[in-house]
Amino acid sequence: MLTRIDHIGIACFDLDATVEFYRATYGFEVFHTETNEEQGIREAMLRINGTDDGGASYLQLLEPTREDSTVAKWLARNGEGVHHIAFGTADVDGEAEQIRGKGIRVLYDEPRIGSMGSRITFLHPKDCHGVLTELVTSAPADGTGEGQGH
Ligand code: CMX
Ligand code: CO
Repeated sequence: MLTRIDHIGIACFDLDATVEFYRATYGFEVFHTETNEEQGIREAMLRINGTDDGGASYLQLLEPTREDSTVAKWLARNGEGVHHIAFGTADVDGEAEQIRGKGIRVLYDEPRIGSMGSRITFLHPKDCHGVLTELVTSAPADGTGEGQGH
């Protein structure tokens, strides 16, 4: 079951300037930053709220770290803006398998590591009415379930 919106991914040219925009305009503070070399991004997670299932919702601000990354390619074509949405689930493996069974392209054979030790996969935007869609299982803090680590 997909239980929440984990985050909205927003591509930007200048992470520091974009973080400052969200702070000055809305008062959102940076909860976490990291660089994910596999994905070719530097990111800032702005935590919006906690949720009933122990997870949270974030804005994920994304700046490319190399010219051949998917986000760099997307920015060159589209400019800044909403890049993807991410649904939270306790079982990213099971959800991905179910969705794959419906004929939708799941981009990874096995989920990969995303923000804050989460496990993530993506659905092809061309199979999702134009929306790049991510599935996320948060890293558990205590090994017992989803979302406790956030
Ligand atoms: N949203 C909607 N459509 C998109 C898209 C996006 N983010 N990215 C690409 N597309 C569309 C393009 O517009 C293009 O459409 P047309 O054929 O109609 O022109 C088509 O998909 C192919 O585009 P492309 O530029 O050739 O892009 P690629 O096929 O090389 O890559 C994708 C697309 C989805 C496979 C790639 O972006 C990907 O692997 N994404 C998953 C990983 C990722 O996004 N990582 C960064 C975020 C990490 C995180 O969230 O932690
Ligand atoms: Co994301």
